[in-house]
Amino acid sequence: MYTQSFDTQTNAKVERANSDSREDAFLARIRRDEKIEPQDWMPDAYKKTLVRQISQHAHSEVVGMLPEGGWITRAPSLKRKEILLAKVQDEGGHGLYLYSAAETLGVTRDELVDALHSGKAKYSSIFNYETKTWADIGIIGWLVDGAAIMNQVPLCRCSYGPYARAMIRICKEESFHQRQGFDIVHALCKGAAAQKAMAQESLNRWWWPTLMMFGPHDSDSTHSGQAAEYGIKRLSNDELRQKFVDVTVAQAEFLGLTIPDPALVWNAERGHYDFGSIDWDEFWKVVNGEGPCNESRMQDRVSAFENGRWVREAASAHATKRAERALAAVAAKAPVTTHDPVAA
Ligand code: BYC
Repeated sequence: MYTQSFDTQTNAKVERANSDSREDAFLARIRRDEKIEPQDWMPDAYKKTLVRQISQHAHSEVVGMLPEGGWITRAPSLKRKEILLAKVQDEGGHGLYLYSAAETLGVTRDELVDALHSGKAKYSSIFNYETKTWADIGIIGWLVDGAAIMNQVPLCRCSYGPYARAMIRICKEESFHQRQGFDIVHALCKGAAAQKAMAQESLNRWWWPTLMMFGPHDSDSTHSGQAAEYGIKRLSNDELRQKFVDVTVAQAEFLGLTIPDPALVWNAERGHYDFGSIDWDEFWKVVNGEGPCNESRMQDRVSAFENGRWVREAASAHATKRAERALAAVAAKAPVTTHDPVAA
């Protein structure tokens, strides 16, 4: 009895020591800027934080198709319809790369989708606001995709290989999305006074929610410390928000639009714009399910998933049939063996 308990304690100590040294070696790899791949050893906390962030990101891309999707049929010309259709399809594609990256960590797509549909998993707060006018589609491309690029370019250097590689392609597509958004807003600002007013009204509604996309202040960010240690987050929420404000002010000036923040002023000493305070009560309400569109977004998402079930089933039946046919073709071509291993 004594020996058994002694053995158990010794085994536990050895396991802890092994695990500590594996964790040290893992952190040293991160510090050397090596990519971690799915087959490599990784601490549970690393895996957990990646699954959380990558799946939230995937959900954001997929839910993010909804506010713009409703405008495809209402876009003002065939060309704008085609461009918007392609953009919304791109967002669906981003969701797929990201779900696939999360799956390399041992979770299944069904588990991730269930977590979204049951309200357990978060997605970006920004997609819980209504798209009321055509100008909103331009403003989303310009600001929301612009904020996404600011946040996602550093993620191309994140320590987890599959996530970093997915981000490279996503960022290329997002940068096209941002330009198409700017082009819509530019066209409105060059148009009639009513069109420019529509763009300004939209900017007034989307500016603050866009700044919220970067997440809480660094001092209130629960995950930033560990995500930075693990080489997942390269820049903090506040650093990214500041970079976004700094580049966007000149773009708004070029368009002749006014950013709805009386406290926005260049601070020569800091070399950055100062800006007003964010309404964090509004942010947390939206994050916790009480935004203007949280309920309808989830209803639309769940019904799209249910309505698409037959397509998924048909596609997978087709894939099975093709695989079976391919196997049968290989078997038919294989030479007939007359060799009898038992007789030999
Ligand atoms: N909305 O400790 P923190 C797109 C949550 S898609 C909702 O700072 P973290 C696009 C956070 O999850 C854009 N929740 O967290 C698509 C955490 O809650 P939990 C999506 C938010 O992870 C279609 C808690 O607050 N981009 O671009 O270190 C059309 C504490 O926060 C938000 C990504 O997902 C928010 N805004 O940092 C157009 C990029 N902010 O998990 C465009 C990848 C924070 O403890 N993600 N929370 O329950 C990230 O970079 C980081 O996850 C965040 C948050 C910067 C978002």
